[in-house]
Amino acid sequence: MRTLLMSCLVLLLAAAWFQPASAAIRISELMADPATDWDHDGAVDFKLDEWIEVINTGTSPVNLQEYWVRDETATDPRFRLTGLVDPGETAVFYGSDAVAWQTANGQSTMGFSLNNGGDTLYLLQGPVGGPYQTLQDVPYPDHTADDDRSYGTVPDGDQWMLYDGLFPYGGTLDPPGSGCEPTPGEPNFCHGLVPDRETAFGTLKASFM
Ligand SMILES: [Ca+2]
Ligand SMILES: [Ca+2]
Ligand SMILES: [Ca+2]
Repeated sequence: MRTLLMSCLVLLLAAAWFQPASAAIRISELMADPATDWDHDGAVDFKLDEWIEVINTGTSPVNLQEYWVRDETATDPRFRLTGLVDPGETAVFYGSDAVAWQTANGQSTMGFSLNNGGDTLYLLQGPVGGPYQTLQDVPYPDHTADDDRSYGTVPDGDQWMLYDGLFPYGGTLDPPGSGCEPTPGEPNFCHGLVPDRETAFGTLKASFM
């Protein structure tokens, strides 16, 4: 009996230890319609200045080499993520990174190809050549993809909101304007405020509007 209990305990510990880190990496923000030189190459470009951001929501560093992204119209990944991201930290990748990767891998240089009329960004995981497992899909509506508006998760939360501080949205579609600015490469925040995990989305929106 004791041996059986010990075996179960060992199995449980092993399961916890080997739990895939995949769930820890999440898409946190995206910029589909850039109007600023976000990648700092000296020019504004509709393709090269698009960007995507991921965050490590887990408790250990994650190597991004098995993570990929694609948009709705692509069947194969458009970009392989790279680098090590620490717990609570983000990594941002620009359209120019995607084009460089596509050039190096003999693919057509379409960048992320995030449609300005709405699209879906997929986060995938798998070895080179696949198969790829879809970890997350982020459909974003048309009005979130206009001139330097980004679409991102609420600060320290899972719901999605519009970061329209650079090009305010006054319409009635969901998500509404927030007045918050995009935060490429940083955990999402608004006006310096990073609410704690318990803050309700309604309270959060009220405090920013
Ligand atoms: Ca675009
Ligand atoms: Ca640029
Ligand atoms: Ca961010």
